[in-house]
Amino acid sequence: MRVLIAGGDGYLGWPTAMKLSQAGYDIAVADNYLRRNLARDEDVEPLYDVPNLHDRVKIWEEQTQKKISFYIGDFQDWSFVAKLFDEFRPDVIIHYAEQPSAPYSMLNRQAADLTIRNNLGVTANIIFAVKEFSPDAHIIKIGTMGEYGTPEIDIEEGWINIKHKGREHKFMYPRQASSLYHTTKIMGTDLLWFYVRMWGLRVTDLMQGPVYGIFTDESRNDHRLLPFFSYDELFGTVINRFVVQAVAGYPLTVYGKGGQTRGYLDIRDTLNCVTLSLENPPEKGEHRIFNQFVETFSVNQLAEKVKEAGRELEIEVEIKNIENPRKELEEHYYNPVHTGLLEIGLKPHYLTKDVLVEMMECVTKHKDNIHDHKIFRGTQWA
Ligand code: USQ
Repeated sequence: MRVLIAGGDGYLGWPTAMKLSQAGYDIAVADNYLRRNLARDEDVEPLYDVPNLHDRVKIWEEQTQKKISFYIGDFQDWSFVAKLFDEFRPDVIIHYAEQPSAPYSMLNRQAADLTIRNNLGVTANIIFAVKEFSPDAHIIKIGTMGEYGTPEIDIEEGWINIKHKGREHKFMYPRQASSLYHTTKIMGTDLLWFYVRMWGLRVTDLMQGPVYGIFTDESRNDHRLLPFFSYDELFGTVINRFVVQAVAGYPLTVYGKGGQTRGYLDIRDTLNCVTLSLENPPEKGEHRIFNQFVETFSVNQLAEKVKEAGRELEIEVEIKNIENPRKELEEHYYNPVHTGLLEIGLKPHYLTKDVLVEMMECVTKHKDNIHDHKIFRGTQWA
């Protein structure tokens, strides 16, 4: 089976490529290095350097004798996409090729414009290419739990039956995001759903929570194969940030009251969820939605967990509630359903002390690369 990973250079894309290559799939990765370039432009490079795709695929081949093809180019460019699809004819497309940061999308007009154009343009071109070159292919798109926002009622797994004036209809669960990035993910879901209805696409849309972690099975023994690890305010997710802050002796940056609750997952579970989705495809004409997370935590709970893990390594961790640069609810109801992936076989990893300690040990090796000015810059969302 031929699997194309759009955004195959990213934090999740490259580890996914290695995992599926190891499992015997024929893999192509495609990327325009957007993440690398934005990080360089904003002076927020990740904790350690990672080789470019030319080198990554060479190292992978040395280690495993398995080949990963790669294409450097922009999915907004139709001629690039058409050539790639015509040559590779994917059976599955895993779509990570988006500007992934909520804070970046709220930085300024240019960042907002880039996020809208990139995220919608890329999704549209992938849909058009599937129609033209691989009409039976399965599109697996990484969406986000943030599409739903934080409503006062339970969050269902993608769909909800609504009774109104004695009649009933199944709709997509209402979506209302609290960043522009998350709003583009809603629009991406809408585009897919439209073309599922028009053209009978086969789609899995994964509503993923914030991911944490460094190691996956394929990178554990060769650090040159590790994914990016961002700890900065723009591209770092909260657990990864807190681990780096703890190691650096920087008080953990709990935004506002710290009651913001989200569904989190280990990077290894992201790979497992994507693999399970691939191995259990939906029908043609089906828009299948899974809520992709394992456990829910408030920011305060995360900070306490990191503090406790710090004790294991004799690191004194300070927690500091600072003024929230984001516009979000700091105390709210949160009860999302997440049974779909468990039903198709997900065996979750949990956020244990050992997991945090292992991350801290790895980060400690790169302690000299941590720069305080990257940790917090206070981008105001309102
Ligand atoms: N937070 C802090 N302190 C920090 C960083 C974050 O209190 O130093 C809080 C945020 O205010 C937020 C929560 O932690 O309430 C999560 O923030 P995050 O930066 O880890 O996650 P978010 O911005 O929502 O975005 C991340 C990924 C994005 C993915 C999303 C899933 O960057 O690609 O779609 O997680 S979700 O949050 O479920 O929408």
